[in-house]
Amino acid sequence: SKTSAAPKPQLTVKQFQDSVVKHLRSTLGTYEEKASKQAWNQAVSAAINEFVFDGVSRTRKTHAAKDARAVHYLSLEFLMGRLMSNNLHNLGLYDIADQAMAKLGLNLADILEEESDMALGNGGLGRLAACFIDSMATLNLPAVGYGIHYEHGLFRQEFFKGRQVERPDEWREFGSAWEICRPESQQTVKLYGYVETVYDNGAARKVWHPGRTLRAIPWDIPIVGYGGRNVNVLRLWESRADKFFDWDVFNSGGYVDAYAESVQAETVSKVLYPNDETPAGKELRLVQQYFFSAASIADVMRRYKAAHGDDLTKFADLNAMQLNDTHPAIAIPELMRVLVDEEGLSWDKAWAMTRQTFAYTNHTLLPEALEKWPLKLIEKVLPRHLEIIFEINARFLNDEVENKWPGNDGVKRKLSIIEEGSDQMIRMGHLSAIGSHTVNGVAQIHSELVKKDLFPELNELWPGKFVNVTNGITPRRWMKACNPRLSTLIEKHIDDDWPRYLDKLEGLKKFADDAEFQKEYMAIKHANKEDMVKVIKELTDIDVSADAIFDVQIKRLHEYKRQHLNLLHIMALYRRLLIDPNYDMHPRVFIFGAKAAPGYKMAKDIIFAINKVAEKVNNDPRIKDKLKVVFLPNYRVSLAEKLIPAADVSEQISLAGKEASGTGNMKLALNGAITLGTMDGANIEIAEEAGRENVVIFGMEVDDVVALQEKGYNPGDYYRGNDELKAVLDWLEGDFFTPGEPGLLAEVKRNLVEQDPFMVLPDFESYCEAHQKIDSLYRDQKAWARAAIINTASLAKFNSDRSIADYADYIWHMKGVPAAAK
Ligand code: 26Q
Repeated sequence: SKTSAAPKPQLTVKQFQDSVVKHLRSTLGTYEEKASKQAWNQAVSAAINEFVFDGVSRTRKTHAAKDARAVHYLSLEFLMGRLMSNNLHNLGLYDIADQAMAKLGLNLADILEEESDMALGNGGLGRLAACFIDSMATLNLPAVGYGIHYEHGLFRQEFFKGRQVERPDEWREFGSAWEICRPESQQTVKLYGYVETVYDNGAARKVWHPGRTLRAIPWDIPIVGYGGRNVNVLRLWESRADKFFDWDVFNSGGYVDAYAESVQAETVSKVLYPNDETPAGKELRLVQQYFFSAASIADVMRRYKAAHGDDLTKFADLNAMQLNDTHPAIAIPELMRVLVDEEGLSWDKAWAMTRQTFAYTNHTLLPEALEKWPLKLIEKVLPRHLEIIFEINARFLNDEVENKWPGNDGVKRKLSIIEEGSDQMIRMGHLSAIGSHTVNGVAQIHSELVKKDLFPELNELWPGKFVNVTNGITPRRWMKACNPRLSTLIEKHIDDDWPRYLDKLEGLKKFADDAEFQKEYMAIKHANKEDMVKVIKELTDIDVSADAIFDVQIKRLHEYKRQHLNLLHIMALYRRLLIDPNYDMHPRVFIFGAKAAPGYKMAKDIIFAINKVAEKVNNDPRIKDKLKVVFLPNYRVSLAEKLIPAADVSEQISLAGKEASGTGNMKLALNGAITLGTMDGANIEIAEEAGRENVVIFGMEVDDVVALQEKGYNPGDYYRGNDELKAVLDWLEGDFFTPGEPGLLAEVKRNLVEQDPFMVLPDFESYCEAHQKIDSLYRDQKAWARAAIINTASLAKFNSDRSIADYADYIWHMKGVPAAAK
């Protein structure tokens, strides 16, 4: 669909300046001489919001008037980061605001730094949702993001003596400029209690008598599309106590009890669970999932009924719902409950509508990450939903599965939503796949593995239901806003609407061998690195040189992502330098950013090990600054925006078959970092787009991993078979890196030598060789520049606009609806 190209400024510098000052005085109640940077930040936000809110209304009106089909993106996580710079760019106001602030004697960049990150997500899945809602607005799709208004987002990370310490995140301690509370659209959500069977005229009917009621209060965050034409909303639900319930307790003298009840109700949206890939299985998490799913469905239903009354025949034609992993899967039985119990539809009608409404995105194959809930817990929290799940399952097994595989109990056991055992479990992946019309993986290889390994029978039962939509990233945030220098260079050589039509970057390919362009491109990388040198100094007090290779691994800490493989190689380099101080290598700075789930012991041990090795290496005068190791604390979106433009090497070193896609790999490659990676996730597609010669691939491929597993993997063989590997692993055992305290790092070694669940050791040699290739390529600055430029020029596929266009075409079946102009 054709939309806005490069946005045109809608007002003058003077007008913006006056608006900021007006808001400083009348909205913030302060004045120029006295205002803090925080107050200026809020005044600028208020000035921007004059455009944003107008866009929300225009978009709403258009979509309502056209009765447009809408998509609802249900996600427990939206990792938004900061919004000001993004909103300015998307509205075409960035330069205006920059000049206006300069006239006021202020630096816009400093003011942007005052904004807290909205860290309402863990990592890849949450950031994907944020990129996607940017693209949905940019493509003018009628879309609402639905999630939870967590009071505390992902914890702030500090290091204490090298170990991760979690501190509360206070992103909206003093409010947030970008959200609007909409009490008029609140919903109630009911939980617990019991189900009664009522007979009218001999027909059985189920009546749920819930034991608890929550109020769901929506906060709307405007999502400005690029060009500023359409402005969608992200609707986040906050939980509150139910007023009526409180009043009863209050009247019966339970004043304090009423407050206790409200505290309990408010814990539901209190905090984001910091686990990724390893679900915690806690009751409160289930309540969170249901709370926001139910509120969102009620909201969609209310909007539908406002337009169409009680006739639900068009519901599924007008509403699509996308499940961001299984976390909101309980929305499937919830919609069934609403349609059957509340609206009185027949089961068959309701089921057809439900399946026509939902689609499900899978983000992981790791068995430990597949969500399951104890049947007993669902029974306690959502007794009616458990019955509905039973009914869905019974019909599925007895009709669809029985038809296809008559009398085959093995297949039924495997496909049942209920996992049998002493503790019966509800498999949310099964529920999601059965209740959706389409299931997608997030990169080609991953989608193939979803079919082949995760749901082979379902794929046979429903050919065509399982599809791929390769992930993407928004080029607005991940190039235009975060890398202004490179954006300016691009604009000098190609059209300025590349942030909307990223395939225009192809036009840079013809400059890949142009000496002048190469020089400019590399000068920009160097300038970005100089900025990063200062950030590193500020945050860690470590001195690094911008002339070194900046080798970057930024992502959640997980064994499958293999940060410890990176560590073993760093130790090997260090050892080579100690053995031979003249060991020939270009100076390197290894930069890490990673949070570990607070309960994930091995991940925390790996962080500690990296910090301890870093301390030793950085303070060892013998290696003459050839090697530095920097672990930046509190990795988050706003830090990624500084780091990515400064990266030379992008570490994407997961064990083949384990990283569903990765999206950091795309951000880094777009900004000219050379991928050092395995044939996993989207790395494969990046190599395909940029060309194998412009990435450095190493290690086993999926088939090799399977073969090694089948043959029987024994890490000891690799430990004993490589002297350097053995030496660095043994090094972890003594007190070399933890003086006076031997054994603190021994667990990392033991885990690798005895178990090594993600096959770090078999890939070590190949990884070391890959690093040698990086080193020699970097020494040939022309060859390096060429490869980096081709990476930037080749990444159009990974524009999240392309991902969303794929969802719109093949899954949601909908088109953009541009909002009326002003
Ligand atoms: C589930 C239940 C209870 C508590 C927590 C969770 C939970 C939370 C977050 C489980 C998983 C996650 C996050 C998963 C995630 O980020 N996956 C990543 O998704 C990206 C976007 O598709 C991919 O690029 C990555 O490969 C994938 O790891």
